[in-house]
Amino acid sequence: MGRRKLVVGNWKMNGLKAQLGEVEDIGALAARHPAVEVGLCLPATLIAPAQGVKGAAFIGAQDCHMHGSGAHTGCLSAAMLAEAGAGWTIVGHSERRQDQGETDADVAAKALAAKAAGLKVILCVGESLDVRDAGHAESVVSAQLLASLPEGAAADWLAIAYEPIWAIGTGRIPTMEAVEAMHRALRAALATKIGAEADGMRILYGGSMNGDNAAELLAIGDVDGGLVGGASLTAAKFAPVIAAA
Ligand code: G2H
Repeated sequence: MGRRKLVVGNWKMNGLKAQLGEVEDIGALAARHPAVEVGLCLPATLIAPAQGVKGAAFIGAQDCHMHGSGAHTGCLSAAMLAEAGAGWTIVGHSERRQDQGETDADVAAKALAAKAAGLKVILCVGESLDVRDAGHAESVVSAQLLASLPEGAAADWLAIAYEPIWAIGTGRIPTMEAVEAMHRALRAALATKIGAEADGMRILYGGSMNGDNAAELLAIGDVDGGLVGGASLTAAKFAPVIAAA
């Protein structure tokens, strides 16, 4: 145990330099809550400009390419993101799995590329509403996690985010019992592959986490933090989530 809570904002395709004041305010919030590791995964265009205002928050990216360089028009390598000032990156967010057709193997390769460039990684998994309604959520998400898990997965560079697809941006979340059962299942699945290392790996909840539900979600034993979208776009909305952690 002893897992430090990790609360990360995912700004998705939101944010221009005009919003750097929010980054600065969130960095100041992070400084007031040193027990919590706070970060913001920003649009790539804001990673460098955020360096001067990030305070105690880390700055991350939202994706990276699986290759280090080459003919991949419009893509960014992990080394480019690291050079711009990213310390972390998300991989395998369901929006990319759906919109860009990223496979589990792609996600594992991206995680390894990120690690090679010195980035820490948040690897996302989650089920559709059909899978949830059919009663297969835990087995399907556990299988997705094991198929997406990179070689050498370890708690000092990798965290998992469980994000039910139907809860993303919808204001709906699973019951606390369902979240608890899923996180327990995911840690057990991790243990089958990485043994005792699974005890130290942080498993975040994501999907409509906000100031109203964060305290209850973060009180669940195997919930080690949050990946927060809409409620991380302003310091005012993000503050109660960080405080709850
Ligand atoms: C899930 C989450 C952030 P939101 O995608 O990763 O977004 O909190 O807006 O549901």
